Amino acid sequence: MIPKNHPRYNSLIEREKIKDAMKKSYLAESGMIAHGRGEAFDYLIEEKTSKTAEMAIKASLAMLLLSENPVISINGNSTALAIDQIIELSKKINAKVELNLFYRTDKRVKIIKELFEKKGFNKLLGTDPYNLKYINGLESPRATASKEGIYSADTILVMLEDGDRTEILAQNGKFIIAIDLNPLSRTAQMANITIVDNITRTIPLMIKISDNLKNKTEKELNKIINDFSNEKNLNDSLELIRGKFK
Ligand code: PTJ
Repeated sequence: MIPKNHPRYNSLIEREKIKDAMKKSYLAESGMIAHGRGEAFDYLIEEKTSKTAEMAIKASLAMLLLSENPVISINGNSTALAIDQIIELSKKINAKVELNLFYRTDKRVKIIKELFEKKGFNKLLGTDPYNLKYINGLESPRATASKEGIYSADTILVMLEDGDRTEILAQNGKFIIAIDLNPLSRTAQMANITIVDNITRTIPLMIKISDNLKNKTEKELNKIINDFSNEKNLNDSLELIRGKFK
């Protein structure tokens, strides 16, 4: 039992969730390494959502709300850390949710599908092997994409990605929004919008501000997107980290 007043409470809770997912056999072994990498970067941004990340979150929501077929792509780590929030966000912004695993096994697919079903969410895409297409240019099992989901999506929200997919999805005409604590990762660099933050803070914040953005006109949403520069935003995120070493 982790006491609530522990100075590292949130971080320890996240570790518990990751450990639990490992025990339940749906987290990839490398998922623990991916989490550790994230923790290190989170430490450098003081485990807080920066103003810079908030701007990227706003632009992302504007884009998701303007999209015809937005999809949230999930895997073992994101399920472990944020299953409830992912379901809630998908309902708020009318986005589909699709499972896409780098280390894809039937067993992991089945466990994650059942976890979503237990939460009353029966529409998880990417789980039916007979309804999968393949994204051109990708070799790994990550190439799988459901016809009505990632394959035909215009905007895809990705998180905890390992690097090769974002670039290819973008080449296939998709608008990619990435949540990645490491502003230097390939995913962060290749995405159209990069939110440098922890998914455990970003997704609840997206849920919170989505109502406000839903009231905006198409013109206002477009302005938020046009005023946003991902290059500048990524540089600002790096600057934030550099500031820690001055
Ligand atoms: O698809 P699966 O479930 O089979 O597993 C794939 C993993 C997670 C193993 C794979 O994608 C991987 O190895 O990821 P990487 O290459 O370690 O990249 C993960 C990225 O996510 C890194 O840049 C981390 O800094 C970042 N990251 C880790 N935890 C978080 C995070 N970003 C946002 N929020 C986090 N909680």
